[in-house]
Amino acid sequence: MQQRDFKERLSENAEKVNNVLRGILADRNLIGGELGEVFKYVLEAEGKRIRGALVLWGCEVVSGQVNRNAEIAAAAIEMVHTYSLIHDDLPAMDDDEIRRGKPACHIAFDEATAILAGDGLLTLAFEILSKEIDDAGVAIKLVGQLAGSAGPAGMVAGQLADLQSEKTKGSEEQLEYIHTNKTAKMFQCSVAMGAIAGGAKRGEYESLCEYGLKIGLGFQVADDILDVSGSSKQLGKTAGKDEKAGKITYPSLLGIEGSKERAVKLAEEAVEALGSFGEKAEVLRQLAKALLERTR
Ligand code: GRG
Repeated sequence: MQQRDFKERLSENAEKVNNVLRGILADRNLIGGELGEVFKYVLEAEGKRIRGALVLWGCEVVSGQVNRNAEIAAAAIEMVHTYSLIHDDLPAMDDDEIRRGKPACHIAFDEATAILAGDGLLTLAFEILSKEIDDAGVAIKLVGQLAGSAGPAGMVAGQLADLQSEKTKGSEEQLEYIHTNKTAKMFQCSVAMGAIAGGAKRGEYESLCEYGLKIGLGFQVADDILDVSGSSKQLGKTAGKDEKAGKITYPSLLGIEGSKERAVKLAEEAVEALGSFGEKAEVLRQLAKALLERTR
């Protein structure tokens, strides 16, 4: 498959995820008032929907097709991811005013609204998994997977460690802990949820988990490189913030060239984890390579 096909497939999946998100919001009467307006603002912004796309592909790789449970799971992980960005931008956290090329949620509205919008999206994600997945056993597994990756055993722990690392010297081990938890586990969760929705066998689930963790870490290394080399316009968020905040990053520890080598190695390891799937995992191989070339 050519790179152009991959980009088309990513945007097709992003559109699918956007449609599911729109449908879910339209179906809920709580979305009539101000919170509805905020949800619309943050969810209609231009997210790449990589995590949602990964859920759909994870399901497709193990079962040959995308099913409705995978679509619901894709919407759920994008809600949790969007909550994390809203809260990350708050003054008490990373303190940023631009997100997805627009004023951050607390700038467009206010801080209290942004906190509540994040809380609302996080809760709604679990509500849709519990109510809209058509099999109780699958729903429980999806809830457990998402809670484990986004909560105190994953993203929340990584975020706290990240905030505490500011102005400390830091080691590569510490950096890997932060990014594995803050970023990579949500990527792992995406393919894992797809695998669960598609009825994966144990070995298939484990291979996809390994793949997800590697591309997630690779994505973060690329993010650190872009923070140094990209512009705010291109990134849709403020560039150059890591250095200003005195954060340890891959470029600060390994240099730009060393960071690029690390990203390539992670992409190779991700592809290796897909060994047993053969041709049907081609799109996931393409994604691992595309992450190395991303510009936003
Ligand atoms: C508030 C508990 C809590 C956690 C926040 C995700 C996160 C943790 C912070 C975001 C900081 C950041 C910029 C991390 C780099 C990697 C990353 C998650 C980038 C944003 O993901 P993209 O590029 O965003 O997929 P879009 O907007 O395309 O969805």
